[in-house]
Amino acid sequence: MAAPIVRGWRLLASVAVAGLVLSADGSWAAAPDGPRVLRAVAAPTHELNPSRRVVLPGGAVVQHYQQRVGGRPVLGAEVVTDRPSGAPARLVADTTRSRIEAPESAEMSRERAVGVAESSVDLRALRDPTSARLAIQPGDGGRLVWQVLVPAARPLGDFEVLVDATTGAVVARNDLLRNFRIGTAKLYRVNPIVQHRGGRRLWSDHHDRDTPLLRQLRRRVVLPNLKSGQRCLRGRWVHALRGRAEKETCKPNLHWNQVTRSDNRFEALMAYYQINRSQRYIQSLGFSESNPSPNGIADRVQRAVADAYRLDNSAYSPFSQTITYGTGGVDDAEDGDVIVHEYAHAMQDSQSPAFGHSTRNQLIGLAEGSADYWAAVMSWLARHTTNEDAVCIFDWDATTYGKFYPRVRSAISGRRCGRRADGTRTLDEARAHCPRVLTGSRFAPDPHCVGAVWSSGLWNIRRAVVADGRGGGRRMDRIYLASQFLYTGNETFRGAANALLCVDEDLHPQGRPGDCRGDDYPVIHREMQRRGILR
Ligand SMILES: [Ca+2]
Ligand SMILES: [Ca+2]
Ligand SMILES: [Ca+2]
Ligand SMILES: [Zn+2]
Repeated sequence: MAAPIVRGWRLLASVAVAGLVLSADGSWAAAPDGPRVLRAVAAPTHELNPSRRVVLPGGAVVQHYQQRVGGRPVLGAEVVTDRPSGAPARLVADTTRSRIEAPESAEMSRERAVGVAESSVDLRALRDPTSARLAIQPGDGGRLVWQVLVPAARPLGDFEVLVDATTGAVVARNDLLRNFRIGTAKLYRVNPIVQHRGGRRLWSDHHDRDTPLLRQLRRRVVLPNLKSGQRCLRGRWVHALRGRAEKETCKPNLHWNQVTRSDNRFEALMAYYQINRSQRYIQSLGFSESNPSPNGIADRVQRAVADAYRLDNSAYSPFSQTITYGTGGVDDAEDGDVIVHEYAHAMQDSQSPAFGHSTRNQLIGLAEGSADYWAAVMSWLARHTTNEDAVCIFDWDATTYGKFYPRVRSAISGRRCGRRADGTRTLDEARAHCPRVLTGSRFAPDPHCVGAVWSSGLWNIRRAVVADGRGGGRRMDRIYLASQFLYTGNETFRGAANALLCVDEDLHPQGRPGDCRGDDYPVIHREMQRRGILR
């Protein structure tokens, strides 16, 4: 039996349950020595002011605290506690900051700040009067800003503009109005091979030309969440561009049904469709920045540039937070697997920037395997797809592989796969048999190949959970996504497997609290043990 797993974040949880006093009305000041749960948060306790309080059916109390310094609210900085009836309060979320300095008074008047904000949104008409208050924007000790709310009629929007109260510079500008339009197109739900249920008559890329078959394999799809007031592929979660010049793809009526794969707009449409679809699924699993305790995963506008260069490669850049897709061989953004795989790297970076920025070989294998898993999931979720469609990664892009990238030939469905997520190797076997490639200054087993141990392990767990009938794939995908919040810049396969166990306990508690043995412990542990990842 393994010892309980202790990860850094768990320490916080154990402080939270150590014995805390939150008085019946949810205020902490009345308690004799303050609620101890609040001592674990980043901000000093005297900066925490009770704000929203919700009593759930059954009596549990959810209490929010807003961080205020020198009387000014710190934007986005709050603590959420949850007190089950008859039990001590526990800390649910903490977005407060330590070491925020008390602001000096504003040099800029309210009137001038309102003027700056209104002209920054090209205001032509208001629906209601503009309002403004002073607040602190965290970061670098905090800066004093005017938070200006502009309820505009033209252009239509609920604009929140932050104006630096000293310099008058516009620091941030957001439209909070949830007002989106829907476009349409005829695209590949995954890729032509999946749509065609195999590689027959699709052995060649035809150099980006249209063929009757490639045309016919397109399916009518909707492109939701496009921002109103514009006509391009700018949406709530994706801004899709194309070409080296990063051109917009625009159409006044947002109907792109005539566009086919020989037209470069096709790839931009595919990128928009696939990324939006991924984020929609993530949100449906309960991960969103607009939750009371924000837990979004790449919940922002993802910049994606299709046909960005002529290489047969695609990449996510953690520096610019931009995804670029190449046109070498098959245009990478004609294949949903490639689009989603790269987006998974953006998700990893958003969940753990230290992980996203690391270059350690073992960690890259983990990141690649994890991204392949996400490609398999998004394929599996598309209509009328099979397990083979899901586990054969990059089925369309791999049509032209072979020169620089080895391809795996599928024995089952007569198609080529860039990689597979149904391998049986253990970690040691993969390290011994994967081709050695130059990584950094030394030769090491190809991390993409080693990563297949991870993607295949995750996929097996998913299949087992689906077969169990207890929430199906969504249950496993939630565990997978939640576990990546625990990743560090030194992540290992073993650590990542333990993270799966710990979040499974968080999501599906079972037995002794805190031992990282939740409801799915047997199935996760068995698979990871078989792979030689856990003992
Ligand atoms: Ca194309
Ligand atoms: Ca390609
Ligand atoms: Ca596939
Ligand atoms: Zn990758």
